[in-house]
Amino acid sequence: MDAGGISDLDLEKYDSDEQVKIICLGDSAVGKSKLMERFLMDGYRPQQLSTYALTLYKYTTTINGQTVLVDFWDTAGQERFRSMHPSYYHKAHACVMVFDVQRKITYKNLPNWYKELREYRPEIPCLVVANKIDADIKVTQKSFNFAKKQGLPFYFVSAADGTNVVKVFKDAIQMALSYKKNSSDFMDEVMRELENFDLESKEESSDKEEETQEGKPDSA
Ligand SMILES: Nc1nc2c(ncn2[C@@H]2O[C@H](COP(=O)(O)OP(=O)(O)O)[C@@H](O)[C@H]2O)c(=O)[nH]1
Ligand SMILES: [Mg+2]
Repeated sequence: MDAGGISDLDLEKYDSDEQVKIICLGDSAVGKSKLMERFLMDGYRPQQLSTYALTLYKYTTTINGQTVLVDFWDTAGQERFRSMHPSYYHKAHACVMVFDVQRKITYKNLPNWYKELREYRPEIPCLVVANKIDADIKVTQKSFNFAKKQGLPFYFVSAADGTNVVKVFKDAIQMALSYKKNSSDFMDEVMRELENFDLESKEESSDKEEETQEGKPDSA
């Protein structure tokens, strides 16, 4: 940052109290971009950073009196190669991992994305999102146990009709902030809330795979 060349981006960072980076992961065409666009609707200014083939959406919000600048990173096709450039993960504070309820393979691929995420970011909050429930509302009766097994928050959403979209991204922002402040309070709160929701809305999900990895690996 030389004095003469402070860009718009940098100026915004100086003006905000906090700044977090949130990334989106998942197979092609699961609806990652649509979800972000849905959340950001009018306020967003996408910026193509062609070097890493990604789109960056800047979003500013106020949480507990603090101005928070959120950088949402979206892939721009690199996910086709089943792996993202390390810079995509660099300094991310939360991850929204998406699959398409209409294409089972996109659910089966979640562990691969999760593994790559954990190689670079062992501890950041990760939210699992089942998208396109508008196409078949009955899928919300099914259990998708990947999230539960990993101890991750799980949401049924639709970028098309907006179901739960705001909820997911607001939770992601809060979790990113909590992570940055080195606190798991908000994450715990959300997990409790979603657990209760689970009890009300599902009968199945009785299997007992226990290899949940509790979030205590090495440093960030
Ligand atoms: N029915 C339905 N279609 C969706 C939804 N979200 C995305 N799509 C469609 O899925 C396709 C891929 O969406 P896109 O956001 O480009 O996926 P990305 O490759 O993961 O970024 C597009 O044709 C979208 O219109 C949704 O919630 N419901
Ligand atoms: Mg996309």
